[in-house]
Amino acid sequence: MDKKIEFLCRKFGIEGEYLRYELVTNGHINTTYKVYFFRDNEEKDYILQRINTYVFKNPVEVMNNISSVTEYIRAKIKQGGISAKRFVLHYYKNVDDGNYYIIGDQGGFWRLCRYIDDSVTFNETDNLTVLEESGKAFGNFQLHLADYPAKSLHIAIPHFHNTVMRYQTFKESIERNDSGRRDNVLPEIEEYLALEEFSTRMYKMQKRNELPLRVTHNDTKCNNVLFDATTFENLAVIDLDTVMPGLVAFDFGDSIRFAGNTCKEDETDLSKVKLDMAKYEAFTRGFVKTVGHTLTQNEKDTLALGAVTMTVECGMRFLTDYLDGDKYFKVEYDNHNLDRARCQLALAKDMIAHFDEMNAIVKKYL
Ligand code: GN1
Ligand code: MG
Repeated sequence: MDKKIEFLCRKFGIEGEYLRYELVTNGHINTTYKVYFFRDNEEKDYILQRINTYVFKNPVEVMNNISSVTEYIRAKIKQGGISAKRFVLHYYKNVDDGNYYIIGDQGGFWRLCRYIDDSVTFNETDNLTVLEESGKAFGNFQLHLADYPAKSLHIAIPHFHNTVMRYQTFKESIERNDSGRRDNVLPEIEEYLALEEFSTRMYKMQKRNELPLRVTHNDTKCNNVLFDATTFENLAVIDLDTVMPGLVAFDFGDSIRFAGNTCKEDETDLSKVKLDMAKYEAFTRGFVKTVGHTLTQNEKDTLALGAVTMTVECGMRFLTDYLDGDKYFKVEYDNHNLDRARCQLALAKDMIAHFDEMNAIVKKYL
């Protein structure tokens, strides 16, 4: 593997002595490596990724989106008179053309970016400052792209947060039962189906033009934010594959789904799975204080609903993949998608039980 990794880095013009690589294990879709080089008397680090082309059917378009969006953000930051180096990702051009490299015969679609020095990510955290910073990071991302020409973006994954369509796909998977696992999960199927009306409200509001489409990130897990390793201030938003037109409450909501949980996304002791109100409040404070003043009344009123919607949708996607035979998300063991689906269901139910409180906290910071 060392040879292949070094070969790929050279294709992106990286010079110096190759030292080693590490596999980065967060993320359910792409395969990520941190690669270490030595040049000019110091270590230089990079992030090399193989894009999952089962999920991203048109990776060239994804890379075009990413270069346009990162250039746009870079220009915005520079307007403020500061260097953008630590605040936005930089993808390398390959020595021939484009910001990707393809190895033929399924060897994969690869990209390389600079590792932002002295940065950390958190897969989960109880640190409320980190959560507030994470809210600011996604709020700022929203602000930076507020006047970006949304229509010029390629649709990386069609119907990505179309919850109505996600329900349709779920029902087809139940019907097909490709994996033969359906009988194991009849109660979970019933519970997800019972949440359909509530969880599809926002998508229907958008269709009636009651909610605006903005340029959104669409995968706002807190491990998609880089923080300064010493101060824990937010630096940059990463994992830009799914930047597309979307609903602001879905960006807010997916963050809460992931970082507001008392447990990990795949906790099996469901009695422990709850929305942690202190975490919720910290993220909400960071996000709403940053971007709240730019939102329409309907957007403000649906932030908390976005959290329930994203939790149900994501859990239902895990259950759909379980029924399909684990084709989409990486799994570490046989029932992994089922455990994730059960955990998200427990979390969604707890959110619904605390819905008024969630809305009151949003209001407090508007
Ligand atoms: C995937 O790749 P990662 O782990 O950031 C998924 C998200 C899900 C998430 C669940 C392109 O994100 O939509 O919410 O897993 N990304 C894609 O953890 O499907
Ligand atoms: Mg992702």
